[in-house]
Amino acid sequence: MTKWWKNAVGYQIYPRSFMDSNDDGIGDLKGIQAKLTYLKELGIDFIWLNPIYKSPNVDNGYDISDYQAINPEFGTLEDLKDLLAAAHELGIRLIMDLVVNHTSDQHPWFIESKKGKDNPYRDYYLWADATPEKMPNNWQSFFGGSTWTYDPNTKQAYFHVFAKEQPDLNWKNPAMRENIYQMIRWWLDFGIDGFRLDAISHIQKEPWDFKITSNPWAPFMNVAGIETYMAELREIFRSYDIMTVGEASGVNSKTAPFWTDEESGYIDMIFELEHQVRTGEPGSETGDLLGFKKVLSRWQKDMQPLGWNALYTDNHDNPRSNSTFGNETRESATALATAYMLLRGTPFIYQGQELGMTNFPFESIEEVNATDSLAAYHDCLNKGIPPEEALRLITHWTRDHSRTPMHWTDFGGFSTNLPWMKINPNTDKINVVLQEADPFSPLNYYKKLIALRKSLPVFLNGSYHIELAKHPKVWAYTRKLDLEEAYVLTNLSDQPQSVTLPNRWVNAPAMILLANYQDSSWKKTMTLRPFEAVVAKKDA
Ligand code: TEU
Ligand code: CA
Repeated sequence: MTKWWKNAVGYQIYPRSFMDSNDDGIGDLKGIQAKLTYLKELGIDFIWLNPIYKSPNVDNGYDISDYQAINPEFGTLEDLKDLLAAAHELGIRLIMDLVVNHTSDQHPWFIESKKGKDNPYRDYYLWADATPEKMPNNWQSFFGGSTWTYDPNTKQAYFHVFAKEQPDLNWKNPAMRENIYQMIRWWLDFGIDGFRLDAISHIQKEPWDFKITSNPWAPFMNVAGIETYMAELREIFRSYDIMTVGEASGVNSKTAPFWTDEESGYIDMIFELEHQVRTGEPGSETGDLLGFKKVLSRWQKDMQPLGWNALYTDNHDNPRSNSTFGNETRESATALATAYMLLRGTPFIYQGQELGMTNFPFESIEEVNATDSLAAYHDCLNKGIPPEEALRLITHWTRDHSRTPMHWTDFGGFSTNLPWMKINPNTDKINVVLQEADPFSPLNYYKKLIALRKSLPVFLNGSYHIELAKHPKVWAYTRKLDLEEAYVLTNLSDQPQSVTLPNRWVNAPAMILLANYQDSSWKKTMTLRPFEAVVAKKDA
């Protein structure tokens, strides 16, 4: 039997920026509940919620101080129960972020751990002898600076791959693991439908004397020995009817099928992180479309038939794809959607992507929120870069672009109060109200695309073949299942592109199923208009 999540479309909600129900400028659980019918109409089958747990918010909820409590800004456990029930009522499932590589430094385990070398929680984290001048090694954290922070009380340093307020848990400690496993079971018994496993490939580390050669992240990226922990997690996951998707950088397209094999894999699917290929100088990079196509094609090929992909273009860690890969038009928004949503795997849509939301025009450092961007800004200033230039450099590709509030109406409609982050001024042109009324809007195109994807088995189980592989601007592919064949043709550039369609696409009559221009044709040779997308099927 096909697992439910294979034919499902997911929607990622960044709760802080989705919908505010109590006018404090911060999105919340009741706000999400109020918008469930919007998601239902879009055709969504499950929601992934970014962290809503109790947190000091150094990394917007990815620094958890209590795994089993809700951050009061978002509501209560009761609110979550209500949301879950209301979602299930509509046939929408809900998965939560599972952040177990690290906790907050305010988590009771870490507060204990810090107290002394003989504290029972000492080994819940990673400590090593150090001096204020000399850390145990020279490894660098993802958010900049050393992976170590010195603690004068015990003359040791603790390890963190992200911010210093996010100490890494020690997965070698069985008592720690048991506590984490109990917490996971508690949530699954609560009734949620699965997890997105945050930064899961970092839970195992190399010995502290490991020497970095080229890849600075090698000491904590999919390091051997992680299999033991993943297998323990699999045991838990397999005893529930849930879905799991791992953010697993460093697990490459060759090993990912093993991680996601339906019979023996650790998790159901993987978010690869390779396709966000950039081109250009820092401060003015754009997305590299050829790189995007190449990476995703390789994953499609390597993951069939055993593995399963999680498909996405946007998320809370990247700028808006309609700005980095597109030209901020409805055509680019819909062409990108067509290109990735008909691939083999489970597609995710990040809030606002279905409207073609764009990057935010940052004008001041006050508007910047992301921890890593702020650290990078101060780094620039320390290097003597003038503030204006520093702002340009760090906001060009900041995660904050995707974290501005959702555009419900022409003035935002997210909150009646000042929102925690500024609303993009183009909400007057890009918003739900306008797009619901416009049959040719990205929103209405997404609805058709989702319905199409679910209507034909070829999009679920069909194999993937790339066509016109060398074309630098056009991504074309075939999905094939027995006698059924579907063709996806997208011009991912803002210039017209001439193409000669492969013979197999034109030998038999074809029928156009969906297009983002109103008068698309299907001929052996044709010129695709800027960001034109056409989906067709063999008419047999
Ligand atoms: O991001 C993790 C993340 O980006 C790294 O694990 C990634 O593997 C690395 O940069 C390699 O390129 C997640 C969340 O999505 C992010 O919002 C959090 O800030 C982070 O984890 C910490 O929890
Ligand atoms: Ca609120």
